[in-house]
Amino acid sequence: LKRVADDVRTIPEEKVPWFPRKIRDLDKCNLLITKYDPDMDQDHPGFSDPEYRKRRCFIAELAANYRHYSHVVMEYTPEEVATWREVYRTLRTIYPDLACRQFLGGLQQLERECGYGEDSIPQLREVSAFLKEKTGFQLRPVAGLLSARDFLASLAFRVFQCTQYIRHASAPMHSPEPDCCHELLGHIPMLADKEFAQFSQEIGLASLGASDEDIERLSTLYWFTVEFGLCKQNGTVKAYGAGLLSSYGELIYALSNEPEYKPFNPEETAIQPYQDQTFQPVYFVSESFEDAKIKMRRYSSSIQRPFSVRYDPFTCSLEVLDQP
Ligand code: TIH
Ligand code: FE2
Repeated sequence: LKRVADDVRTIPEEKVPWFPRKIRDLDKCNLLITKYDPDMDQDHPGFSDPEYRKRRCFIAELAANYRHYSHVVMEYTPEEVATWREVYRTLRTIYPDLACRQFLGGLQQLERECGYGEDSIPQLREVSAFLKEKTGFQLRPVAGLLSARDFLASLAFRVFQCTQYIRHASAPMHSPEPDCCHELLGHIPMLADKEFAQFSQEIGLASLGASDEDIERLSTLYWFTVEFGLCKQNGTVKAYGAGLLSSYGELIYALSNEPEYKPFNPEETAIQPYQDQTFQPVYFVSESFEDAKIKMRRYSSSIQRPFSVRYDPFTCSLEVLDQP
């Protein structure tokens, strides 16, 4: 389930950290960070709930056994569905005012075409098929919080790693760790947008074989855009970050004028310290998606690597070219 250390995968002759070349190699991108694991973290709302912990182990086991292209149907308990219902219902009422246009469009399509609603937790298999048709993104289940390197690498293949367990029933409005509400409500509607899908894949491509320091900066950028990004639309600021769109508490807070706002600028954003226990003290606002994409592209091309990569969508594999 857990891999020992990243350096066992270093390609010795080249001094470049190992990275996946084919979509199937993502089976090896499974290094977990156990920080918020309910078995390890005494502050986790499920820590003293043995039933919840047992359930989490069971769902983690399923994800660990997943191999490329083999989704199983998850049967959620009535209690889990009740948590989903509460999260869905409360968030749905504030989305029209606070979420960006792309998110609202994606969510509407999911409700129309993919069975999204408060009555059941959507299955990854169905959502994955839906996304594949919209933007080429596919989903794979992951047992918990993944290391930044493995998580970003999968984006290069338009693969999004999704947790399948749900947050503890006692804390529906905010969770410090990802769960299915976060993936399905926060990320999926955005990944149905072509421009956003492209943006996400480009961060992934920039991360392949990058140094640990560059991975740290890229994951910080990912954090303040894909997870907690705000953008201007028709003169008002809207949320597009998944961490906001899956947390009723933080979505309200992020757009309340209480926190600090800074203009999105990759050089500065990449070194902004961040924490993940509670709400962010600062959010980055981009002028538009287009603007964020152009700035991010410029930043990515400044990262030094002894090779360049090109993704071949027909074979779902990477072409790695030596720099002259
Ligand atoms: N805070 C988010 C939520 O409550 O849905 C989940 C996460 C976002 C980013 C990391 S974990
Ligand atoms: Fe996320």
